[in-house]
Amino acid sequence: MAKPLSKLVSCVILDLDGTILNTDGIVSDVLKSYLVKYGKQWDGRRAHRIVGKTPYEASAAVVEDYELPISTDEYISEITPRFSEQWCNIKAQPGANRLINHLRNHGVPMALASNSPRTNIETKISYHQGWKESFSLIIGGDEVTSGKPSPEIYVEAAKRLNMNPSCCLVIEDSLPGVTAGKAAGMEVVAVPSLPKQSHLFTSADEIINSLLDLRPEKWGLPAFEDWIEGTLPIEPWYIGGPVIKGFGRGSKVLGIPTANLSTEGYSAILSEHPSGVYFGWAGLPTRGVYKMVMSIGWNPYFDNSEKTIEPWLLHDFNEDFYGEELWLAIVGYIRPEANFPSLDSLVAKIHEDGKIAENALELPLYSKYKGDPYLKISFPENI
Ligand code: ADP
Ligand code: RBF
Ligand code: MG
Repeated sequence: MAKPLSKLVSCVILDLDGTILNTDGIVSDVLKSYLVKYGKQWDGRRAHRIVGKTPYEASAAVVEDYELPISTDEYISEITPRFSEQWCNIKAQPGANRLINHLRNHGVPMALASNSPRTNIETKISYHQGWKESFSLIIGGDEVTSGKPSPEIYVEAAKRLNMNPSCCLVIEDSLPGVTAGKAAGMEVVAVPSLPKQSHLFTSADEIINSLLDLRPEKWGLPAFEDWIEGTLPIEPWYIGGPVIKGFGRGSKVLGIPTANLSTEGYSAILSEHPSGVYFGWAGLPTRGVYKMVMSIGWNPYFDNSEKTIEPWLLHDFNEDFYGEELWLAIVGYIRPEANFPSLDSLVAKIHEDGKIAENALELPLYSKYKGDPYLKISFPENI
């Protein structure tokens, strides 16, 4: 949904929670355990009711939605210590460190504008090395009269940065944040942190799936230079377990055999990684190590209701391994998940992904992980 010609900008204003910090998992964990106290059950589908709101409004929404027998202020005093305790556990969103380092190294001024109070912002970012020093400005919800969706926080940020709002690029994960940035007269890239919400972000100038997909050159900023042969190296991550028998539609409908891993027990890993196409090495302990390309996400063509992990072992590997253990070392990223207009175009794209992965895995940068102990191969590799 990018406009044909984006306006060029000279500074970037980042939102904190959900945009550069992966706060959502922590929020749902804290609320899940807190609500038990009142005999209520956290409903992930209602997360949109709190994401991006000011702390007070988010609290009021929880009290209302779960019909808690307490006032919003009482709720705030009960929940605040539970959240503060977890701040040290909040991870950076994938691509956040890469983006912050890139902009800082190129001297692009960066600001942080969050509905959270200023002191909370500072504590939260203190757990992330190099962040505080990277921002020329930090502005909190307690430094303005009204928080997002009011444009005030962004207008004030531009003023303090000594920038014209039209020269600022806002990066936001929530609807109130996008609304605030647009009302302030800024260019806005939305990175929705909740799944299947993109259709709501029509006012954004561009919607991307994750920070990994940001192309700063579209906004006149220096381009990333870390893509190699169509792939982006990532901090490796690991996942493994038994292959589920007969689940999924991959091999039958697509004519491409894809394994289905149980996602049970991997909810943290799944929430930490944006949906998209990744690749790496796959170990079948009794057989060997194989090149692998995979999708993680909802597979919009089939509109799955669960986030899935679907690896495809390359090299014309064509035997069944139902029920066997499959261990994956995921080392690179290829593209965001897309919705294809036809099965043919989806199949063609998956084959293209396979070629990209196959070639890239020859690069020393990626091939060095072939012997990763996580792949659990106990005899010399067979390929
Ligand atoms: P469908 O997806 O059509 O419902 P399954 O999910 O049962 O069928 O089929 C996937 C199975 O295909 C996996 O369990 C695995 O044993 C097998 N398989 C065969 N070759 C491969 C391959 N190259 N990559 C991934 N899985 C493969
Ligand atoms: N499904 C999509 O709807 N969109 C995609 O972009 C997409 N990319 C994929 C990439 C790879 C490498 C693989 C193995 C699968 C991909 N799929 C995608 C998933 C495919 O639709 C999946 O096999 C079905 O959802 C069956 O479960
Ligand atoms: Mg399958």
